[in-house]
Amino acid sequence: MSKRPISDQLAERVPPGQHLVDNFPVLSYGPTPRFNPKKWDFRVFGMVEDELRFSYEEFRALPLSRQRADFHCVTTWSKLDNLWEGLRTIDLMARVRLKPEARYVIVHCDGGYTTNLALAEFVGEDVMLAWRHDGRDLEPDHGWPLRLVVPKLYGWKSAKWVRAIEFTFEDRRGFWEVRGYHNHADPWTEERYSFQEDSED
Ligand SMILES: Nc1nc2c(c(=O)[nH]1)N[C@H]1C(S)=C(S)[C@@H](COP(=O)(O)O)O[C@H]1N2
Ligand SMILES: [Mo]
Repeated sequence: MSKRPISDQLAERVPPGQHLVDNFPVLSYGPTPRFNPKKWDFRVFGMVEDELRFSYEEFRALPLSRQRADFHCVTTWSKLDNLWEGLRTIDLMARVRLKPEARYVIVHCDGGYTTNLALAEFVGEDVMLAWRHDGRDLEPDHGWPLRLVVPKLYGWKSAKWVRAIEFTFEDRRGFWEVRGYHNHADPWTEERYSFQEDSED
């Protein structure tokens, strides 16, 4: 065990400009959609050999994983050690026959929210489609029945109420990415705003 004070160890997990919270704030643009398990489905489309569609029951039969991860919102709060349960995107990809041209992912949500990711980041080993948080089903406001969790990027990439994954050849900016937020969103280098992209390589 390390003898350094706990506060130092925690500090290393808090990206610049962030502060820790114990509660779990809700950050949503627009209302929380209603969930109807009979109508809900999850689709995979775009640059794939075969489109996929899962009913709610079928989706919940996919392999379950549990992972701990920190969460960083661009509005400066960070919540450490979230226990997420759900489907790892790697395990989803075992079912998807991707076309070789696929390079980007657009996540589509109930209510019209979208966010975009590079394929390589979507399939990160810590990326999940989750339905439980800290031992309980997600609260509706936190994305029930299904949300994406992308721990290495700012929270707006962790889309709530996910209904579909689209694979694309070209990158297409999502809801916040067209409204001034950074296309990539790495909290460790404070990729907060799209104007910062101009000064990058
Ligand atoms: N569909 C949808 N997903 C969303 C959002 C949203 O407004 N709509 N807000 C994003 C933002 S900005 C953050 S920080 C996280 C917050 O998740 P939480 O509300 O569970 O804390 O959800 C992200 N996912
Ligand atoms: Mo956020």
